[in-house]
Amino acid sequence: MSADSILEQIAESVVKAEADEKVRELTQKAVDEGRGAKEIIDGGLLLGLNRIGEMWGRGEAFIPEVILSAQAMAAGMEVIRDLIVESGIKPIGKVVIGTVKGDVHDIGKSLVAMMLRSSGFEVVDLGVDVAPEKFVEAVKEHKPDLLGMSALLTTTMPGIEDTIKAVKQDGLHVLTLIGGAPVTQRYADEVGADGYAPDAALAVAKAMSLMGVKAS
Ligand code: B1M
Repeated sequence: MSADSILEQIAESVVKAEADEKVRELTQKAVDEGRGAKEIIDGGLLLGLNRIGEMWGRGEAFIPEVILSAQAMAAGMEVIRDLIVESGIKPIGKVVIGTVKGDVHDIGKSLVAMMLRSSGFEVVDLGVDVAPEKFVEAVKEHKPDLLGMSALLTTTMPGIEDTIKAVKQDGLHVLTLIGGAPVTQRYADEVGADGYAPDAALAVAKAMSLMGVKAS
């Protein structure tokens, strides 16, 4: 089997969200064939995740499938974690993310977190119902490049503005990325967020552009 076909197999395995074991096995095979971490990620794992993301965008795949694909990709990433350290590829950046105070909607935020992780970001997920002071504490503790906030209710959206104010009041410098069903670019502009994304795939693209990284 040629090396290129193994990368294609990895991509397809991620798209089909085959058992994590299968993705691990194929990724290990690519490593054994001498392929580098970046090549395996770009030509196999990330390619597969991008494909399912595009299918989702076209309505040809559903959220549970995207989640399973992201998990399959994460299994492959585990295999090459050591390679990444050896080859000196640094995480693109660190993100602290959470759903704002009073809001327990978890699915969209977790999908964004998972896609960011799969795309090479280090992610600290604070969960749901996160008060502004908890976000501030986490920024102090983890020193992220990006602070991600999700809100699904019109009544909890002000939690985004409160958090941005609290972060600024503390003199902390962190880029902010926001999203969630009722959130819009206009709202992001009003509250002074650095970025807004309407879905998880675009959240990754926005996070990358905020970090000055070109999406592959
Ligand atoms: Co609730 N709920 N819910 N709910 N719920 C909505 C949001 C609602 C639109 C339903 C409706 O009335 N049609 C409505 C909000 C109305 C409004 O304010 N505009 C609503 C309501 C009213 C409520 C309650 C108040 C109901 C009640 O108790 N009377 C209550 C509130 C609880 C609370 O939070 N305090 C409530 C509770 C719940 C459940 C617990 C039952 C459950 C959540 C379970 C869970 O998350 N573990 C739930 C659910 C499932 C929904 C719906 C049906 C689905 C939400 C979802 O997961 N979507 C939702 C109706 C709907 O959206 N169709 C609804 C799938 C998910 C992948 O999409 O979360 O939009 P989404 O995330 C997207 C983007 O928004 C974006 O990317 C994601 C992936 O593409 N995105 C980001 C999200 N975060 C981002 C962050 C980013 C960037 C992009 O950067 C950091």
